[in-house]
Amino acid sequence: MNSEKLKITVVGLGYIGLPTAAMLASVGHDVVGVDVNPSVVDTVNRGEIHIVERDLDQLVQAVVSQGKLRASLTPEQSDAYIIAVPTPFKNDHEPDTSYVESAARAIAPMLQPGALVILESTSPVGTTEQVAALLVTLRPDLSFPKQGTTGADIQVAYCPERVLPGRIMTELVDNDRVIGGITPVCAERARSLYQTFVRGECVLTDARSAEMTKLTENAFRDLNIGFANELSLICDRLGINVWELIALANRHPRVNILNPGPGVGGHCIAVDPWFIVHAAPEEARLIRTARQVNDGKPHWIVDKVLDALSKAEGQTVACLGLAFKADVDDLRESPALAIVEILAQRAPSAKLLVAEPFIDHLPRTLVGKAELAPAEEAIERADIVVMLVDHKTFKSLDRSRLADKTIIDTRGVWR
Ligand code: SAJ
Repeated sequence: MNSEKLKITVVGLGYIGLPTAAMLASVGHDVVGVDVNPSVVDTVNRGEIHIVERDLDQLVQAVVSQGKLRASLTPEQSDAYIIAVPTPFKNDHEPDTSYVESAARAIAPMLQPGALVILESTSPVGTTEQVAALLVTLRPDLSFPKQGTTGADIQVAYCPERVLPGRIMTELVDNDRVIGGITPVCAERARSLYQTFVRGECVLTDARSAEMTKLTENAFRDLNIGFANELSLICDRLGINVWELIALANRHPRVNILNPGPGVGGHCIAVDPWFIVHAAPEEARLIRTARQVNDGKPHWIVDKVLDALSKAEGQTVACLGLAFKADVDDLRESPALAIVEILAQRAPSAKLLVAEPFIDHLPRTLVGKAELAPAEEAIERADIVVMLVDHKTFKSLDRSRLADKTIIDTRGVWR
């Protein structure tokens, strides 16, 4: 591993930026984490964290107390700048790169010859080049990399994060990294930074290929989950247990079907494939269809619950889980949350009980429409139990309590 100690600014202290900043600090770099949210900055400066991620709390506590990581509302002059801000999409699925642009504008005045700028945010193809072009206009006094040339004051590269929420701290170190430079020199510079903490291989390419690699990984997973979700609909129509079917088919040495669920959530897989569809709408037919299949699944589940409500004696529904997947606190793009929200709208007379061990108050959209309750109590009071998230604590619930309930198990926990 490279032993050079650098001053590094990480812009964005979210699910990727904060773990990355803490990891860089833990190998000895002097790190400033920048966030626009003053409460995030205060929390980190106290050595605490504002997200749930295994093993992150001790690391942040340690590096903040050692003075290796500080948080700030503004960037500081550094050897390297890592941008890890959100890239959502707009209403029509058009990518919204405005946070990346704001981050580039924030670091521009700090740039000095020799600095390295790395974009980590999942981004549409061409974004890294756009960041470089924006910096050119903001800092005409500096030279920036151009394809086919080698020398430049500032190096610019794209290196997507690929870590799995829930396993971020180990995957940050162990996963291979794809590093795309605007020029090969940029990629080399970025590699020497990542090699200070990454044990996986750092593979070099150009910026556009690296951007597309990231989008492709998540589109691949979306397509495969979409296949499982479509199977669950087909099996429901044909009266076949989809979980058993998948277990049987997966005994084939070249078949590995993923798990159906209530839909696909999180800020990555439910979003990134649209960046490909937006860039190549005519060609990206499978990718678009997978998105539509997965986005349709929450509505299909809601219809199942409405059907059960029309047959049930009582009208109390226990919804187990709101997070986008098991054992995380993240509600972004969560199909479980969407299902409860739609139910609140479409079944206003039903009593909705929500159990979610990772939150202590309901999201704004459910206040006054649902009640937060411990899982055992919610099940006890319910006529219909909807399993939405396969949290570990839910898997160990006493099944005998379900005996006289209607069960809608979207995750196959009680298959
Ligand atoms: N899901 C299913 N069935 C499955 C697997 C997942 O319904 O068999 C659902 C989950 O419940 C969740 C969604 O899909 O709602 C996404 O979960 P996930 O665990 O597949 O992925 P994320 O969003 O937590 O993280 C993904 C990862 N990408 C890939 O595995 C290709 C991660 O490596 C990326 O770094 C991350 O996206 C990201 O930030 O882009």
